[in-house]
Amino acid sequence: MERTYIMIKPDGVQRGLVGEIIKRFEQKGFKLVAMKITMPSKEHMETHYEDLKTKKFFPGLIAYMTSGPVCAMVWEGKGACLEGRKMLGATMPSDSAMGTIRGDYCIEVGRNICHGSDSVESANKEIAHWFPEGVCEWESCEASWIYE
Ligand code: 3AN
Repeated sequence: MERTYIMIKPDGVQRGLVGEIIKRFEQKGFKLVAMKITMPSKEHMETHYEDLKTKKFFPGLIAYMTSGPVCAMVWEGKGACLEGRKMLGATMPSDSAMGTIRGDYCIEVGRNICHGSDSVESANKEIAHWFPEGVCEWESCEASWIYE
């Protein structure tokens, strides 16, 4: 089953949106297989965003992302990466539809609440980076009511 890395950024944690975001993923039918609150180091965050290191906003992004705890999670389910991105909304909150997390809860791209893996390949890399200890393997008692 596909897995995605979802991270609630420091603004989302400070604003008390952790429960709301978890609720949306649970209600959609995805399964939580790993979660922790952590204060990432600058180096750890720079590695996470290494594809963006040439961008002008990179230093500001790293400063924001290391300004407080993040909630790191792994969610599992059919099409988890693409569906997770749809649930988050577009990178620019102004382009995000109402009903998405960014569309409903934020205004600025530099404070856009959450991160989600953009592909299965990125998810595998990000999950290994944030959860080197592995994830919790468990059977969902509801699976037969979610998948045909
Ligand atoms: P996404 O998070 O939607 O995958 P990316 O990977 O292009 O988008 O950007 C990663 C993060 O960098 C965004 N979530 C946002 O916090 C920040 N970011 C992206 N574009 C900008 C920008 N033009 N100005 C400031 N921050 C940006």
